[in-house]
Amino acid sequence: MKMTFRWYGENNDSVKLSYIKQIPGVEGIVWALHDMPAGEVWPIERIEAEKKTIEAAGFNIDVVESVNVHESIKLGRNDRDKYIENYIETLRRLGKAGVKVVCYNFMPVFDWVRTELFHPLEDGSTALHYDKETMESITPRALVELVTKDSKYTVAGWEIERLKELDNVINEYKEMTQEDLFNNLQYFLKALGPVCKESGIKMAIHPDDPPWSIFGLPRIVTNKENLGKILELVDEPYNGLTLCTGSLGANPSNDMVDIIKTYMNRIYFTHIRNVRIDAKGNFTEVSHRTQDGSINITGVVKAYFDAGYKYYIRPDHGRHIWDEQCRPGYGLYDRALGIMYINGIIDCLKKQ
Ligand SMILES: [Mn+2]
Repeated sequence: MKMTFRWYGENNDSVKLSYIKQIPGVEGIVWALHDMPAGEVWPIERIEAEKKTIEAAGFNIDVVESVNVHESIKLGRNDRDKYIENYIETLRRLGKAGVKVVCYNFMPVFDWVRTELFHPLEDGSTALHYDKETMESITPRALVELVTKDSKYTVAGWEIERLKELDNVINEYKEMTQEDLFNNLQYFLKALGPVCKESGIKMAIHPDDPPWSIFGLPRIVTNKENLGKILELVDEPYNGLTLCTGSLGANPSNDMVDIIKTYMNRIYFTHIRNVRIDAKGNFTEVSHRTQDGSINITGVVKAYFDAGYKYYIRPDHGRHIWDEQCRPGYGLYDRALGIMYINGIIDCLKKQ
């Protein structure tokens, strides 16, 4: 297992690379050019500059999260080939720079969704929270407001350019079935075959977050069965998964340990996060510790350990603790605690 840490770039993150260096065991920075609009080719000079900064701080650049997929590709519009060509060129450039895994998602319109970014917890910290009733009454626009207000940083997944034509795009999905979305994903993945094989890049699709339909939009990266189906769309090693325990795990019928064991050899990137689910199906992000939430984090780490997992993991969102001012879910402190918890489980397993 190679430990990594997500970082949003110079002047776009409250956390410094030098701070991340002080967390024991972190080998790589999970990065992206966060201001690049979906569908555009990433400039070589900027990839090189980012590589230089990260490597100079003593980290590898092996994992990119994310290269966003243009809405035309997900919708299967007539102009999708142009955007797929651009995606391929970005992958080619990333491969040349030494990137090994590219995380992406295939969620229509909206990326991760929460109804509260600073929900108070009993211990005085705050964390991201999802309330089912609120989601049923909120409008898409109000949700965008909620997520993007007060942030001096780019909010990954909520880039303004993606949301400009919000209402039109939502309408375009009205006729679309899950099957259509699977087909469009397959078309996209097939087209990436040559560049992935040539550059050695593994594609790792991130689960939908939360793993159910919102605003009536189709969502397919939601459960064990669908993950299997996605791997079969193109049954080749370059087509793989990002396993996010907090995303899939928000649905209690997803047994994370079972899913991980089933697809282990196609999971190239893992997000470790705990959520606490209540009786109504609302969920709150909590500390990484197993007993603080609904997900068997200990069992998850053990499953990877037992399999000799050699790919990348990172702590996913943390709470906001010790008055840290940071991007929602992406402070230094709680994610560092999460890493030490994961390190502790691994070391304990090693010594036994
Ligand atoms: Mn995740």
